[in-house]
Amino acid sequence: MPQTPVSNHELAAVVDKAIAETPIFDIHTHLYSAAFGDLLLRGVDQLVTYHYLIAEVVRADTSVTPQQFYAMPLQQRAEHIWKTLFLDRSPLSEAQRGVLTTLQAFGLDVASRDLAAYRRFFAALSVDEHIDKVFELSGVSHVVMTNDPFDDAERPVWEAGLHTDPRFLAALRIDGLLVFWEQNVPKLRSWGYDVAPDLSGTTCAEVHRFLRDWTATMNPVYLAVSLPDTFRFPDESACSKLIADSVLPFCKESGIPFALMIGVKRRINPALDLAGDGVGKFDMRSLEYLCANYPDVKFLATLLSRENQHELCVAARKFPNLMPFGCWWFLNDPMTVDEITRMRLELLGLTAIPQHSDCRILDQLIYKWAHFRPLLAKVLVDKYTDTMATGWQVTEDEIRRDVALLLRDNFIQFAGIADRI
Ligand code: HDL
Ligand code: ZN
Repeated sequence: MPQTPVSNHELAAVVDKAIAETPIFDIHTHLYSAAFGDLLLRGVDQLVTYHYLIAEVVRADTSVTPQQFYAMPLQQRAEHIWKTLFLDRSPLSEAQRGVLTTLQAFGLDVASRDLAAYRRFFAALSVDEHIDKVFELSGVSHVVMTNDPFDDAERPVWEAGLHTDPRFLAALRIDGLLVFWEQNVPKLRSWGYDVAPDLSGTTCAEVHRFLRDWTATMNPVYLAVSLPDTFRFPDESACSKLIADSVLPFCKESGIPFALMIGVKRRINPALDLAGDGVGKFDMRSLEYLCANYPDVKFLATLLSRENQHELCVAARKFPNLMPFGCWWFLNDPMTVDEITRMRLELLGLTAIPQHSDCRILDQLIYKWAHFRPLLAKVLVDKYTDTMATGWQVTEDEIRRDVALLLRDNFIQFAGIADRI
């Protein structure tokens, strides 16, 4: 029975419903399944001390230096942020609002401003209850983790085969190879890989073997690296040579995508630690070179600079093996999410991955997606309205199909993992 076309009057409600009912595939987070123990951050004190809020609190109260802040125990840090950013001034920033959206979703009394009561609520949740509740409230079906073989806390969990939760998929993060090569050579050698700092001898073949070994252990849906705005390819750096001689041959051989996250200026304020990173505009020629010269490799890409977004869309029009994703980090704010999502739909139609959460704390899964859904809905209603103005008609099933492409199917198809979920 053919469906009746959606009217302009019905459109917004149909789009909202399709977005609300589509289980989201969150392709980049820093979350961990319960098997990883304390690596999984959860609860209100972690929420309130998210590094985005640390950057904001050191601005708001300069009487407490970053050093003094970091010397505080977790609860005292949370109380300092709660007072400074929520009580002494209204919480209007995206990261501040996110804390409140999350508390509201759990049914807590946000108007009470009662941090102690919020703590009691979260303290009563077991880790498994907490994970189940957050997946339920967030509407997310799967998250992709950020998994680092060089992390001494994480590696033993993999080696013991303890991770089994199918909702948490792995991504093999290789900053330890590409960004911190020299300092990690001794570790690689201690694990039996015959590598040298100058990449001589069997180094590149051994790094290829390392990638094969950790792929066998983690079964990652992609390889990922976060690269600075100054990243250039090809050049004489160890990073470029490892990409050319180990990573790309491995990705071609395995069919596993390579996710490039480019544009960070690491620790422009070292005193802020994780909160101290900045942003810089990347020279797109290197990404265009990679896509053009390695047509058999699938590249996921997210760029940190707002100024790179239009170039990324144009490049994606030229290279089917380039999949833009997400409004990353400093771009995950309503203004830039609207601008970038609209730009992608207008230049790429329904062939990009509009968002990822980048969550570091389990509970953030709720607010990162609760904030994105209405932004996506607004852009989609505008675009369907423009198309329908030509006389083109669209059904509810077609809208659901389109929304599923954006929120899950584009990634599942690009990564070739339909058989795994
Ligand atoms: O490199 C990355 O994956 C970034 O997302 C960083 O982890 C950054 O600190 C972050 O959390 N951004 O949201
Ligand atoms: Zn991240």
